[in-house]
Amino acid sequence: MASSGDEKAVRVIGGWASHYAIRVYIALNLKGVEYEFLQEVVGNKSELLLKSNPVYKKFPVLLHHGKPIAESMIIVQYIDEVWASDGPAILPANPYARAIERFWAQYTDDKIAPASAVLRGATNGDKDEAASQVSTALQNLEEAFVKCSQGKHYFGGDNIGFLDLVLGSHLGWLKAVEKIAGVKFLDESQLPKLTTWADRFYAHPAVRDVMPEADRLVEFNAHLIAVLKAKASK
Ligand SMILES: N[C@@H](CCC(=O)N[C@@H](CS)C(=O)NCC(=O)O)C(=O)O
Repeated sequence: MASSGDEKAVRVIGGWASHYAIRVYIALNLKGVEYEFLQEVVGNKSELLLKSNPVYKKFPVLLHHGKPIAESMIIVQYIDEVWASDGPAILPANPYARAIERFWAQYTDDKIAPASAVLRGATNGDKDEAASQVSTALQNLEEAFVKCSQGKHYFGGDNIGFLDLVLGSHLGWLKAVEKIAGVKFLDESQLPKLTTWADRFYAHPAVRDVMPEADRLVEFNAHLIAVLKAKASK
């Protein structure tokens, strides 16, 4: 186990279904850091969350010896820096390679998260446009995979890296959205590299216990939408 100090040293305010939080759990697992998981309740933000992330009031928030760090990509980079000598590096050492992974990671969150929210009915928008945005993004990421992985198993090379975490954390919801919206994104014939990568990512020991099943997410999505509707009608 990594030298994380006492057991309460690391806590994560998150949600089991949150793709933003999932990348944090995987990063901690990769580094072998034990953490306490604090589950947020849909529609009822905890005092601890509001106090820890007063600007955005969103999770995940990492509490390290009580000090809060917000925004999932910043948290993952923090974990990589603090536990630099525990497990493989998450970000590449080469500045250019780091910049490229950060570029595609931002692209992934910008293009996939809002469009899949439209497709699962959590936000309003044109569903055809959203589906085409996700497909284009995945096609671009298929090409990025070839360049970043250089023939190896992950975007990060031999090990799960930054872009693997960011894109990989969307996989559960992408599969759920396929079921909800009746679309197919992870198509082997269109995305041979990404679909192989996705299976490998899912099976990784740092991932498999924290990545929710698509069916569970479909159920959760119905609950989420009911809560959103109830709030809007108040
Ligand atoms: N950019 C943020 C996004 C975090 C985010 O949107 N979290 C969602 C849960 S998946 C949330 O807290 N939603 C509650 C809200 O929007 O009020 C990150 O990467 O951490």
